[in-house]
Amino acid sequence: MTPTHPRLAFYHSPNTRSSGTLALLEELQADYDLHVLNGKKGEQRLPEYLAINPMGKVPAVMHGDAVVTEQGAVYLYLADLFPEKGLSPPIGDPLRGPYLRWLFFYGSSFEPALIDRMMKRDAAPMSTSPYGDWDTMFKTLTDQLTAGPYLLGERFTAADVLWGTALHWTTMFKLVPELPVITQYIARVTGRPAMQHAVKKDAELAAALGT
Ligand SMILES: N[C@@H](CCC(=O)N[C@@H](CS)C(=O)NCC(=O)O)C(=O)O
Repeated sequence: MTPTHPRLAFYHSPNTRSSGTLALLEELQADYDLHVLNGKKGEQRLPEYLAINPMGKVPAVMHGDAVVTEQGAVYLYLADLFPEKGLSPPIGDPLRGPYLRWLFFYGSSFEPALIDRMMKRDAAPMSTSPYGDWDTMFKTLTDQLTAGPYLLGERFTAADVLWGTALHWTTMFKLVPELPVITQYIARVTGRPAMQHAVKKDAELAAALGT
């Protein structure tokens, strides 16, 4: 990032979906102002934070006057901001399309499927459900991971930070089956030094909050 860029602010609650964004910021070696919110104390619902993200959700980043929320958008924005780190295939790169596909697949198909599964709710009819049905969604994902080693093949991208961290917590909560293809992928992604550093940092932040 050139020095003329405004500073980044990152809104985060430890041990939540925003922990993946913390890991991405580590991978990017980004410099940012960290705003830690104690979800257990309801800090995400205070007017100060709702003024930034009316959804009261993390992650959120603020860059100058731009507020970016929604994990897919946050990852895309941050990885594009640090092109020299190579975590975002640029426009014109043949991997740009698949990269966007998997960033968006996460929020558009995987999360709705995951929540229906967690709530033990039937999916809407196949043609109406944003993800079809669980088996179709999950097979699409596992087929992509089987080619490996990363989502886009040999190239590690910000999409792997999103998926590696998400599959980590969703398998931990037994929401996603621990197939070898999934556990090996998680190990590959979360074993990276920056990812490990982020886990340590998140644990320290959680301990400081007493959560
Ligand atoms: N659609 C959002 C969802 C983010 C989300 O669900 N965040 C959770 C963290 S695990 C949250 O902030 N929950 C706290 C709350 O709603 O009070 C995204 O993809 O960024």
